[in-house]
Amino acid sequence: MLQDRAKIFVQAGAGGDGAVSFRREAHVPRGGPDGGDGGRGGDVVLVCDPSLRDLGHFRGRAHFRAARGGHGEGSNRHGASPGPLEVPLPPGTLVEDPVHEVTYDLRAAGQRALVARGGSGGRGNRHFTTPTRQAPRFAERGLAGEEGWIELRLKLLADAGLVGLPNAGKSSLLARLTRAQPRVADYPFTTLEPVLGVLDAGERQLVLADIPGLIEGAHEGAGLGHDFLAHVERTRLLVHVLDLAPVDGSDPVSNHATVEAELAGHRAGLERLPRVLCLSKADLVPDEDARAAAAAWRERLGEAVLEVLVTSAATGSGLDELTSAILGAVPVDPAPAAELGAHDVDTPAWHRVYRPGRGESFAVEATGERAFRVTGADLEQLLARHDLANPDALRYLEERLRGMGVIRALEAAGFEPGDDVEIAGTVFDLDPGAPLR
Ligand SMILES: Nc1nc2c(ncn2[C@@H]2O[C@H](COP(=O)(O)OP(=O)(O)OP(=O)(O)O)[C@@H](O)[C@H]2O)c(=O)[nH]1
Ligand SMILES: [Mg+2]
Repeated sequence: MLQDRAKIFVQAGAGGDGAVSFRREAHVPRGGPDGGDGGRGGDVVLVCDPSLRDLGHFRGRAHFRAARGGHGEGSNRHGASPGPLEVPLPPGTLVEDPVHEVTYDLRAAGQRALVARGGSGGRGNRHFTTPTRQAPRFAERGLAGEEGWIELRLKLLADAGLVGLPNAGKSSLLARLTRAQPRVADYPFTTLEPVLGVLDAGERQLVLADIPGLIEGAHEGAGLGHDFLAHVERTRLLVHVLDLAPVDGSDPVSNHATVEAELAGHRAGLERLPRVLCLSKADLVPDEDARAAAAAWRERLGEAVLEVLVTSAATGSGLDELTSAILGAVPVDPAPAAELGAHDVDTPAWHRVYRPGRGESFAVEATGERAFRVTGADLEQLLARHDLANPDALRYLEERLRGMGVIRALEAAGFEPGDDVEIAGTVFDLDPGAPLR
């Protein structure tokens, strides 16, 4: 089966930790700090790869973790920053990234979407030297990489789609017009998954999609029709294949109406796509009947179709006309078809992220009698950067909290020495007069 859905977990690499180190030289007894910085963690990038046909390769593997950044070392040696982990996807994949609230539409070979950004590396101790702190015995930790579940949905990229009731002769037409070899048989639902074929018209090549037969209720999911209809959403022309003389004795007029109702019911603009009506299996009826039927359909549909053609996959009659009708209806310029919430893929996800609370903002709330909570993205990052068991790091943190105005805000909220203060999940026994304990 064509795998057209998958859910994967992506995790970018954590940044490497900065190093705590001091220069050691034969003639310098107490050298200055020389701890190098940690490297940045690897990103996870999705890449459009035309050698893939569907999302089947994700069945056995759903987790993708990029390498972490190397730790810094002494003598100002920085940790390595590994390259991105590339996850290949077939063309036509829609990528739903709920973490960044972005949808990507990967269509062309090599298009990339950055879905999880690696954590930045921690700075080595030499960055924390101040006039009063000549020998910092702490460094920053690397930050965790971004992670999250990503939804993938393949919507085939085809120029024209063959639609119609089961057994109408769609696959037979695809087999005649292209080199595809879909199964053809004299019973309904022969085709169980969409099949693509390339219509080679000299200088132009168009992709045709044969989708499984539609039945009443398809747009509500009957016979998997809903999924199949999604695969013609991105076409620029529908070829409605209608059996001139169905063996089951059904009425072509109501058969036509059934299929059109399903297309309209799918609600993705399918009813607005240009159409060619293809009256199939002409070899089974006398020529004059076929001609009369075509005239009646032209009369009935008027402007609603570009053309009404009579074809036979058995004898090949009408196939040249069908080919030119398809070529004429599909614009030469591969102008983007109606975009489905697609975004500019070249822009990495990161730039779209709206991060409330950037710029050293935080909030203070009372959580109990003598308890407070301080929240804010920057504060959380600051705490993640440091080892709270290291007294030097704690002293540095306290300076930063003071600098950011956190202590002042706490006091304004009624804080008194000895009260519990929770910052980013850690409870501190804070004494503004003294360093953090
Ligand atoms: N005589 C004749 N039979 C045809 C023609 N086109 C298709 N058939 C027959 O009609 C039957 C159905 O053809 P398919 O091409 O499998 O039909 P389909 O629309 O793909 O059917 P599903 O995949 O079930 O939706 C087969 O037995 C074909 O051999 C035609 O032009 N002439
Ligand atoms: Mg078929």
